[in-house]
Amino acid sequence: MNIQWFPGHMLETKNQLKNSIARVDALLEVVDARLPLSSSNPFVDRIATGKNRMKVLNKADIADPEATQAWLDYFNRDLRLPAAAICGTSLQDASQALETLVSQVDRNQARKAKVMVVGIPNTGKSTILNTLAGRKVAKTGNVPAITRHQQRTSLKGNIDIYDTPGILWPVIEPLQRALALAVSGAISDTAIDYHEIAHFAAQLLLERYPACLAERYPFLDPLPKNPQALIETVGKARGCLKKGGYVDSQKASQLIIRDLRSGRLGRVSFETPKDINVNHDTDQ
Ligand SMILES: Nc1nc2c(ncn2[C@@H]2O[C@H](COP(=O)(O)OP(=O)(O)OP(=O)(O)O)[C@@H](O)[C@H]2O)c(=O)[nH]1
Ligand SMILES: [Mg+2]
Repeated sequence: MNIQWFPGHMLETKNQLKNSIARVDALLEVVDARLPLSSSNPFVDRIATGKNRMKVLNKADIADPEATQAWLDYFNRDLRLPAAAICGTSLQDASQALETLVSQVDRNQARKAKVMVVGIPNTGKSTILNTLAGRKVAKTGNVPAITRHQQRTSLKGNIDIYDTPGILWPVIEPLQRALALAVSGAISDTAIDYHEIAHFAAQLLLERYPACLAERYPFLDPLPKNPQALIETVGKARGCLKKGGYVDSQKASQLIIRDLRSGRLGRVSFETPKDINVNHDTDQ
């Protein structure tokens, strides 16, 4: 399977970013803390050359804290790329990340610092902006591609911040990366096969987070041996049935994905620095 989702506004945004990057002082790159590498867009690396930059691992409240710490060490220490783990609705977290970034900008205090918020869809860019502004200035939502246009907001401290639409790239490879992105909610539901991504999620949960499964689904005793058995057992127990009493695999898959995305399955990360063995620079 090949996951492709690159609606027209993403190409438009990419071109706009290329054109406006020279006018901003700093980039606040928002990635998903559960998959900080897979949710990093290589395009951001390219436009960030010579810019002040901070990688924000957002949604840290639903990521595995141990994995998040390992990622922070990886970015800050190994790559020497300033990174912080935050929860986008926490004013303290968001302001601290912004202050650290703006403090790197060499400016006369009378001049506004211009900060652009960039990243892939659904990582929480607009949520962070609303938190920093202290009011709802941007629309947010739990599906990708909510923001469709660049938007400027003035903040305290003589800062202008620009929210931008999330962008992906035309062909997402390798498949493991596409599946992790789909499970996280970065790719539209119209472009994915729930059963395939639930299979990926079930395998991850069985291998790395069996205790989370046992807690959320206490009827799994003993834990099923493979992803398909997990999907079917959860489907049966939760009443995801078709005519004749057969398990509706699609519904059961959706249920597991919803539980995982919302954090109801606990704090789960989809990758750790130990998994780095693939080429992530797949931008086209
Ligand atoms: N658990 C958790 N959810 C968050 C956090 N930040 C944002 N969200 C949720 O993530 C979803 C996406 O948030 P948005 O702010 O719309 O994301 P975005 O990056 O602006 O998305 P696009 O505009 O589509 O690119 C929403 O349902 C938010 O409530 C966070 O720190 N933790
Ligand atoms: Mg947005």
